[in-house]
Amino acid sequence: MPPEERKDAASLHNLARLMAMLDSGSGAAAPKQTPSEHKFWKTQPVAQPGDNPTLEAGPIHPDLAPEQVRATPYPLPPDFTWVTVNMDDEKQLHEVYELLTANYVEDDDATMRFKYSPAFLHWVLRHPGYDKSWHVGVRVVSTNKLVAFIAGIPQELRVRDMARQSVEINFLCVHKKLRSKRFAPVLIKEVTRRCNLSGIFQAIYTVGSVLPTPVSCARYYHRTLNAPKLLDIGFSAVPHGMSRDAHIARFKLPDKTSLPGLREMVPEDVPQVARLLRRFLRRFDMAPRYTDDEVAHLLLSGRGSAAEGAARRGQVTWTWVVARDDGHITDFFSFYSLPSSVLEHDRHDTLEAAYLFYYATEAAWGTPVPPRPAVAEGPSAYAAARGGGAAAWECAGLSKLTNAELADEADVRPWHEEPVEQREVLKTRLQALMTDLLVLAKQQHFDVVNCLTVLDNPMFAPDLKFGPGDGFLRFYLFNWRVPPLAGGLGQRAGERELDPAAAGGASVPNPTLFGSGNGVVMV
Ligand code: MYA
Repeated sequence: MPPEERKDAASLHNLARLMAMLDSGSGAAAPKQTPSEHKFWKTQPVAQPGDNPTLEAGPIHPDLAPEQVRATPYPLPPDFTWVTVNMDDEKQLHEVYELLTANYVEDDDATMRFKYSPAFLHWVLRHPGYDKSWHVGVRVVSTNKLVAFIAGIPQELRVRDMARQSVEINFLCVHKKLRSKRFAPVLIKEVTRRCNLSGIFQAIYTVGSVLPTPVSCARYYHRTLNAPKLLDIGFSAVPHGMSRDAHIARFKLPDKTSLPGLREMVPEDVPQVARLLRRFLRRFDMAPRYTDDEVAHLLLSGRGSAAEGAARRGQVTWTWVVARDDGHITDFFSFYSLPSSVLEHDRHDTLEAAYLFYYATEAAWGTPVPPRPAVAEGPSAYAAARGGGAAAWECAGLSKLTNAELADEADVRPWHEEPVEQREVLKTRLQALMTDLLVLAKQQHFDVVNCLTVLDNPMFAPDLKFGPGDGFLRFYLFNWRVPPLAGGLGQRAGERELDPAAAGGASVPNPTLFGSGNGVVMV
């Protein structure tokens, strides 16, 4: 065993004692450590502080054939065992839900914790093309208790002009009683190993804190819908010099939406919505590339089900389109539901939060999305290569989009080259679309709409009374070196310094008119 692995295994040893305490509910949480240097991250293929800025963009390590990848799982102490969690098994899905509900991301003063529902986890982890082996758990051998989890979701990710089959890593969670024991590095190495075996070598992930090395940083913004409740739970406060009533009145919204042609998305809309989204996302420096199937999954399959007319159960995503009388779709927008547990409050236990998800509008160009050029139908470059006998690992640089889907990206200008007049048109349209989104979210009984300063969000957020939050989210790439990209920061004092793009000396256009260069929304 290499020395680094021996160290990790040793520090995990004898943790079964702790686990016994877990089941009896006794014992204090392990104290938090603040590492002075990144013992783990400095060994990983990620950009490191002090790297030569002229290093070429692209993969840091070359792709590996499966026989070059470690064949056996990383060692855990005898008391713990690796499992692949089956998200189709109700009981296992519930175990992940329970682990996350009690142990996942909290705000700094531990008043709120993300509460991903089982329906949410089922939806997000069963993305088209998902790989079951990327749903990695750790159980205590003696009790079978699930105590740690990490998951990968496939994603074709483009950064500027390079795209790679990648994995989005999310839901890294270690039980509170097992913290600061170097479990996280082992989970990360094991999921990396499993992804490598599947022929994937690049990853994207987001973390609130600073690790080596963010490629982008964005700020959370919050738009109050239910002001009295947000005041009650301490999520917001009445600004100095304003009365409680005036504060509440400030967030009042119209009862009804105002855009003509606005309606809920239906399955028949998928081809148009997917085309519009692919073109819209091509404008950003970094964005996923979605097939029609993925768009259907992201925007429709998270919608839950219901008998006709009844409320849907387990609804995670909400999507509306704006369609002209002739059926042409000019815009769409969506949000997803991610409640937070309100911890230790006598009247409220849940904050119902809607998060702005993907959207797109033809106002970005001022002209309708052009008809698809004649393109030879047929399989994607990826499928063709696989059909011709290539192994998955040899195809990580090929696209899974069909030729026709890829053609949707043709002739799209990057965000920072769009003429100012066009940006003004886009801004006005986004304000109208997002006002209706707020009305709809309110009608669905959400307490707040949250968004980050990614996409074009900085162009409408302040005007629509989204307020800046305390939270910042850093975006990271694994085994992919790229010049940093603008995360929509810079409207407020002190923000620009946090933006890796600005810190790297790039000139970052004003986000209130130019939004951001980051087109990724991670749930
Ligand atoms: S972000 C959400 C993370 N989850 C939470 O915040 C939930 C609550 N917290 C916990 O469960 C634990 O505190 C976690 C750390 C599990 C986060 N990302 O085991 P340790 C490094 C990356 O003693 P613990 C999400 O899900 C830390 O810097 N690294 O620490 C995306 C230190 O390394 P170094 C992290 O507190 C995850 C080491 O771990 C994170 O007990 C993306 C300490 O380990 C973090 N969030 O457990 C993961 N937190 O010494 C990377 C701590 O070097 C994916 N650390 O500073 C990389 C791509 C992999 C796939 C590649 C495929 C090609």
